Amino acid sequence: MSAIDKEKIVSSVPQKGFFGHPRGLFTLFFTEFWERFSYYGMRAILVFYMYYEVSKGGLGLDEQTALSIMSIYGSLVYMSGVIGGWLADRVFGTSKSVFYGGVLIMLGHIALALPGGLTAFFVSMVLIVIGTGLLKPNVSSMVGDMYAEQDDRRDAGFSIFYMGINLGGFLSPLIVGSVMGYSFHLGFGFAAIGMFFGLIMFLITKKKNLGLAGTYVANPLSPAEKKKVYLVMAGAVVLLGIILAVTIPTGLLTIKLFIALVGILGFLIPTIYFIVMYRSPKTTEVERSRVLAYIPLFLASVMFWSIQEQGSTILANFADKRTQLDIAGIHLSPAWFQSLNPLFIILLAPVFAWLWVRLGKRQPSIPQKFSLGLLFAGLSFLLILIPAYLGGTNSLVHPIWLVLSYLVVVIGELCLSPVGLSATTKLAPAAFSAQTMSLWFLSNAAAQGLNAQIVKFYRPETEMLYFGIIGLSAILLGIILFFVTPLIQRQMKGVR
Ligand code: C3H
Repeated sequence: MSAIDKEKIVSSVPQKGFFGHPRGLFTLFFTEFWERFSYYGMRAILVFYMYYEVSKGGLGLDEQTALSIMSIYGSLVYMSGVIGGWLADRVFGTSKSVFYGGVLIMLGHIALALPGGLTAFFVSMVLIVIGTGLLKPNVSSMVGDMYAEQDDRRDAGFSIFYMGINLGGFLSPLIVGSVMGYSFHLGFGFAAIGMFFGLIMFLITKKKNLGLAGTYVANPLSPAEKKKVYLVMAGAVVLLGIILAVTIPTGLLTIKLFIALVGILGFLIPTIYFIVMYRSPKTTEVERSRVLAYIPLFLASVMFWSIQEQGSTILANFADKRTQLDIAGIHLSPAWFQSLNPLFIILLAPVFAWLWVRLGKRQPSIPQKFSLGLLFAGLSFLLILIPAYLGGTNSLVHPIWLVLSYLVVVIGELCLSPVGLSATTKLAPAAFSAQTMSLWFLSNAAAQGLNAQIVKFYRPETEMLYFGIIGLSAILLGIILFFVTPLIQRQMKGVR
């Protein structure tokens, strides 16, 4: 996209109308609110749906497998952003990708809402993985599209957008979690309705609010490329179909192997991405240097999300199995704990926004904020090992420990996540704008791919060691990142 195109797009978006931000932020805020409402509502009960006995409405899988599938599912959802970002940059543009993605997601939740057992679960997984890959990175990069390059409101815009994500993530576990005791399928039905509302909202308001944002294709395929690409794609789908048709019935492809393969892909795909972006003739010298600067930030982000995402697997299990759920005459649903992280985000995001503005030029640089993110993530795991240290792993612990752990990781999240989204749009080479956003989400995919392996080490006997090793690793990485900050900053070529 040339500079003039960028200017044309920005001027086509009404620049005021939503808390002093471009009016399109309203549309993107609520689209993402509903998408996250559906996704996190579904995830808040999915782990229980998988390991609860069939007599209790679950699928009756064993707990370790359920935890690994949760991580692998999360990893695939973020990994498919590669396809979504590519399709947006080269075929559809971001706006159409968001819409198509939303439709697939809704169908995925509908599949889960029907009592179809394991088959429906796998069908829904495929639909939601592809749908989220189309929607999630593209709705985020549309946020960046609405601001001029030097517009100071960009970071704040991403913080507001992040609030939308977390408002959805806060409300849905409460609603969906409350009906899970009655019927899991009803809970999944609420998720489908949420995505339906998001689609309607997007369709009704996009023309008026988003102008040209999302309507262009950043780096369209030439007719010759189109032919080649479609042929390769069709070949790949057929090949994949044949491989699955042979390996599943013969027992060659086990869940264990599949989980390992996704874990490997989680690191392989970003590596290829970095190489392609770095070597592309469409990437300028300055952009190349910024791609290099992005690598350590990416690695830090993997470590951070590895801990944060365990909030919905290991800590969800901790809420279910290790926590007193009857407090002051009230019975707590374990799914409700999933709302704590977003609740703290909503409460603390304005404090952080204020803090960064207040600190002005004295605020930590992007890599320093990332290192703070790691520090707090590590501390949140050290904190949750304390109850086992004090009382062993055979008794139930007071919910306050979980509350505190979720609070501390959120402080880290606010240092790293909205900053990461915004930094991605600043460091992205122009020809790879939506794809660089997919790269950001790949850090989460790699983290959850890694988690699918490490969650296997979590058992009551290993609890302290488990939280201790992971927590300390994050803190150590945070310290290293802090010391290499000047080096990274130099490579960023003026991006702050
Ligand atoms: O979803 C995103 O884009 C980024 N993630 C977030 O904003 C998280 N704060 C969501 S919290 C969580 C993953 C879901 C809550 O329903 C729970 C973590 C324990």
